[in-house]
Amino acid sequence: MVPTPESRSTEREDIVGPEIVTSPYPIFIEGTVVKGFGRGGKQLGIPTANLPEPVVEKALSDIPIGVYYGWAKVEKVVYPMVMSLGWNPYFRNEKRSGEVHIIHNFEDDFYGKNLKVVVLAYIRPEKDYTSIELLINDIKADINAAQQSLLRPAYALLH
Ligand code: ADP
Ligand code: RBF
Ligand code: MG
Repeated sequence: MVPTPESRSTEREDIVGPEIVTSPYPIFIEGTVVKGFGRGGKQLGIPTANLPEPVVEKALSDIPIGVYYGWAKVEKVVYPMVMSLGWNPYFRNEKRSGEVHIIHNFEDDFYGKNLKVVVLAYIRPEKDYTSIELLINDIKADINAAQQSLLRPAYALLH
């Protein structure tokens, strides 16, 4: 189902998800970082590490399309993350993608490296937008929600 485009930013809470990690979470996803369209960093200023198609298919058999938070591990280091699973309606993609934005500034890219993700909670459904700024604003609110929500002991423990 194609979502109706959003034309304004909605008010967002800082903390998202229950106090304790609740079933079906934690969900573990692992794969090699692959190339996408190269839009994340260049068009949005928010790079995302894209997961291979079979890994995305498998993840979608456990959880629906939407935006999530949790932890990501690259080269033995754990970072907070937000993940988008879906069609990217704003860009009218024809394939579903699974993309992880790691909340950390990396010096270099890490295509081809192994990425491990533990998904701990759902943030919101995937949306369409009338401008790229509204998409960026919503992703920034997702990042804030992840940072605040992961501070809670039940979530902090799971990395
Ligand atoms: P693509 O469409 O190829 O995924 P992006 O613009 O989304 O292109 O950039 C993604 C790449 O940038 C990742 O694969 C990774 O190697 C690198 N990268 C750098 N910093 C980050 C970050 N904080 N989170 C995710 N990926 C990052
Ligand atoms: N794309 C959309 O079209 N709608 C969304 O609601 C949406 N939410 C996202 C949330 C997060 C946390 C991230 C990292 C990405 C999101 N995207 C969304 C995907 C965005 O379009 C994608 O990262 C770029 O197309 C670059 O691949
Ligand atoms: Mg990407």
